[in-house]
Amino acid sequence: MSSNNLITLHRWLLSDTHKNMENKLEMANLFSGIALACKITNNAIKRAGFESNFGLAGITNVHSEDVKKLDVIANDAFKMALKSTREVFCMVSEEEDSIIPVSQSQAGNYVVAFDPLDGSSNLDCNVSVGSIFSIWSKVSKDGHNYSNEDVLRKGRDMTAAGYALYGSATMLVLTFGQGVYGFTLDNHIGEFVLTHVEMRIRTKGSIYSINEGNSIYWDKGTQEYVKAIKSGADGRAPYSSRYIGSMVSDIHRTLLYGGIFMYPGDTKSPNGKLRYLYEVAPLSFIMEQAAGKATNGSSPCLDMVPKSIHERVPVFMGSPACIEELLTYQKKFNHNLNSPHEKDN
Ligand code: FDP
Repeated sequence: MSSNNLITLHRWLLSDTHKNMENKLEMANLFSGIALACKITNNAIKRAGFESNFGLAGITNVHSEDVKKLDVIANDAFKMALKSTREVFCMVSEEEDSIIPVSQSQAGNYVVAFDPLDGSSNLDCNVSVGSIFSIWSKVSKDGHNYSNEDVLRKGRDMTAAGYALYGSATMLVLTFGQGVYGFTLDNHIGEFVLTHVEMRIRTKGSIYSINEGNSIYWDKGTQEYVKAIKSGADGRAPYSSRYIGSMVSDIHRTLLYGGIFMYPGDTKSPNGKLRYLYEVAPLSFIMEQAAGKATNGSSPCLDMVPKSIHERVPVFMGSPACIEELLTYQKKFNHNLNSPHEKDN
């Protein structure tokens, strides 16, 4: 290791970097739980081939998706590691139908929504996957009883958010609303070490990321925008196409190289595929904190309030110039459409 300024996640959390951060100790504790869950998940993924942990768990989840064995391991790791911090009031997981309670003796002040293993259809072929999480302060004043008010939250009210990327290196990228920081897992010492300070996305980019197999179902605005950027309209060089199919990986590349990631609503799925509380909202928070933009096609994703814990929303995020251009196409060609959020989920 060549750096002469070695800062671990834990030391960074307790440092003076975030002068205005409230409840620094609670956050440091909560993040030690998240980092632990990410390390357990990372280890399970890397060892899956030796421990027969690839493949299906034999159950389906609330979204009618086949659950993988690694989904179950990651979900258990997040629940256990978060509960044991004693900072969590209640949780929402992509893998569970309803709000996950925390016993009174273990309960704290924060609501955490997470997707323990995002992109899991890529697991069995060793393509990068991730975990995503968002954190809010609880709203309920009523002792231990949580309500929908605690979890159906506006993205902009988030306290912190982040993701882990299990790629060629494992990273934890996070924000407390004061910039975006990236930590890389040093497997030799088992610590996340600060490697990316104040990450910022390029103003413009020339990579687009979308599942083009759905193009016949897209709205006209998205179709016309993609047609323009890939054909070199207005004299520009055509954009490159990159789509991994794991949201964390596609967003991480977009953050580092610039460009645009899209998962629009379409005629098959009017609200797209991605879930607000633990996919779209936290990654929008990261994107905005890195000077990027995230929209559902009519308003910033962070200004939305979901009506249910697993609500899906269309999403377009990335370099601000790309999002601005996309919105001009949406406005020009989709004028007869309702706001995507208005459509039935
Ligand atoms: P996956 O189903 O493999 O878990 O929301 C989940 C997600 O992956 C995202 O990570 C990814 O961006 C998207 O779905 C991929 O969906 P498509 O296969 O429809 O492109």
